[in-house]
Amino acid sequence: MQKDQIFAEPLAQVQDFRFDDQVADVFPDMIQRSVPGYQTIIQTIGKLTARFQQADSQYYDLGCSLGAATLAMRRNISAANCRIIAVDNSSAMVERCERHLQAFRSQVPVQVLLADIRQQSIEQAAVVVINFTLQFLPKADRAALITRVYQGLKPGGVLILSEKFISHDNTANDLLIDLHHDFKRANGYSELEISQKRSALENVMKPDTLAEHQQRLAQAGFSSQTLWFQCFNFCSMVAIK
Ligand code: GEK
Repeated sequence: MQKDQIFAEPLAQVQDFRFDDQVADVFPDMIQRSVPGYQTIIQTIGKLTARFQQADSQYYDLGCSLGAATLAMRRNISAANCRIIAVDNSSAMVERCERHLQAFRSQVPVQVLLADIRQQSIEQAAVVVINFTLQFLPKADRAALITRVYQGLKPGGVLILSEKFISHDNTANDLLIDLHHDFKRANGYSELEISQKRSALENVMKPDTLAEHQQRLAQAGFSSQTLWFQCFNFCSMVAIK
């Protein structure tokens, strides 16, 4: 696993963060050291897939990066006539994702698509995963995607939505950000790396509050939803149709 050192040296100007070749090469190390509970979330996506799988269904990984959630789903599908559709709009990610998936055997077919998840049709779905990707869409486009996911799910189907979130309670928000930065320091990131990465993400990643997520899920039609994971300012929700 290649070590993430993208922000280790001082940069004259910190550019907006992009999912390019440089990021894709170090992505497993980057996400592991930056997102608290990432492994737990991936494993639980597998468990939830085993539980909510349905025969003759499609499974979506929207914003798949290197396919970690796709692999977790694929290992846990035993129902007949199922297939996974993994979508990402970064060619660097999609190329590596295809190679990564080919390294493991499975009966479950996977289609990896280079596309914008805002244009992706969702049909006959048993499980839809949006793992840390909604936060990169313009805020105005988020509700339409969640509504299309709801409409494309079969009854009993689920959306697993993981996100970094903010709080309008400034004291609480600052505390969670500090705890997250401690987590990054403990994982070997320097102050410079933490602050340059923060600047790079500032214009590209706009987290919502938990209340905004909950309202959006309810407005899309989900009658049942719960937060199943939280560590600092990172969370994962499951919404059931
Ligand atoms: C994981 N889910 O390992 N359409 C398609 N893909 C997009 C779009 C879009 N509009 N916007 C961003 N992406 C993965 C981790 S990473 C999260 C997801 C992170 C893609 C982008 O190219 C990147 O691969 C992914 O969403 C976000 O479980 O890096 O914090």
